[in-house]
Amino acid sequence: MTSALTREQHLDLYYFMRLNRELEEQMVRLFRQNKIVGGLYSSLGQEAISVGTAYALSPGDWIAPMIRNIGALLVRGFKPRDILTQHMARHTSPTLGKDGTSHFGDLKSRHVVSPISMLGDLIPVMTGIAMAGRYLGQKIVTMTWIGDGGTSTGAFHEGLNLAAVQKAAFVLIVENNQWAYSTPVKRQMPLRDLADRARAYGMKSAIVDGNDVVAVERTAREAVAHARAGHGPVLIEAKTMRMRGHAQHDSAEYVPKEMLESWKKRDPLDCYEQFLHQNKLWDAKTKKEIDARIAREIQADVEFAENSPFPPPELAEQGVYCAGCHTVEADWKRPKEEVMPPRSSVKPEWPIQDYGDLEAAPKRTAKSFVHGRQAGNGTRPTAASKATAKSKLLKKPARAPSPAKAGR
Ligand SMILES: Cc1ncc(C[n+]2csc(CCOP(=O)(O)OP(=O)(O)O)c2C)c(N)n1
Ligand SMILES: [Mg+2]
Repeated sequence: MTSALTREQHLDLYYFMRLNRELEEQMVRLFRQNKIVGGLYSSLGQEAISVGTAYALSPGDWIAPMIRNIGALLVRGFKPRDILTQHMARHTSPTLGKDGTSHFGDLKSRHVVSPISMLGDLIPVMTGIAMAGRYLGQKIVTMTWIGDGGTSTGAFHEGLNLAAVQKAAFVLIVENNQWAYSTPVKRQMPLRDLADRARAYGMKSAIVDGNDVVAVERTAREAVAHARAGHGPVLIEAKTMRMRGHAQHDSAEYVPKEMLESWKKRDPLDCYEQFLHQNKLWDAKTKKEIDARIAREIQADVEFAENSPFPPPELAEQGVYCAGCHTVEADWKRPKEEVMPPRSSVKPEWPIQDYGDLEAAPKRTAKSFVHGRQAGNGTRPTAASKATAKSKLLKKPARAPSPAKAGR
């Protein structure tokens, strides 16, 4: 897999993926010591997806990470201490100890929308943010993540239809990790590729090997550029494997051992280390330095979290409802009057040609997107990895002739 990234950027990707893994492994230890409040989810084996996709965005863009996207929070500038204090319900956490897991955001500077537990609901929310950006004069792209199971919710389909017809600058990452709790993909939908869900809405889609961070980053970058140019949303299916149970309480005995074994051979960090060696992007000394930096950072932040107080009981009622304690204001990049009555018919700053009309969508070349076609549902990952290098644009849905062409 070739890459257009600089050496620095390649090392960044390693840093964030390794930090993601080491931080989560540290939290498993803390969980066993009963220091984590609430559940603990793992993105083991899926780090390349969170990190690679978030890395492809620009600073002004918006993200809404879910429970397996700690990597995206790290790329966005949150520190291990934010994630640790949050999971440990300390008063120093981003929610001041009011909420747990990765349920926090930052609407003002990092443009991070907090997770919504109801799977699928972030799709219409992020579509709405993308649409708002268009009227505010911002050339932003929005992104969220969803699992294979989440693609069966009503909100997923309603949201994608809205995004597609509005040509919202929105990129959806579907993390097909083969399991939704104890339900395998094949027991949930009669599809080999979840990317096919996008065809129902005339949306562009791509399939990528979710364990190959370089491919993930490149595919996401192309999708982001496509969306930012006003060509509409993109769905990326990243094929991967959930290497642990749904959460710490689930030992996942229902997962066949051979399946885990074969995916373990394609561990995203191992694969990426090999890539860095083969492309002479680092040496043993560089790796040692980055690993040591990560160990230091995590150690310092664990100490910070452990020494942080729990929220004082007398503040329990504070900040639950907003009573003017903060304001979230739209960041207008153009005169507000242009899109307010009586001039509300003025075109948006960033006009969208022919809402939802497939015919009008610009023609794209076969080189535009990268697809790693894989064997269905992770049963044959070796065959899958061989096919990863193939570049092919997914076919658009077959269309009936338009009324004009049909002579009506
Ligand atoms: C609408 C909705 N239904 C059910 C749940 C309960 N639930 C939370 S996570 C989960 C499994 C999700 O599986 P998947 O989407 O594949 O994501 P993964 O856990 O594999 O990352 C379920 C059923 C929920 N949060 N929201
Ligand atoms: Mg899943």
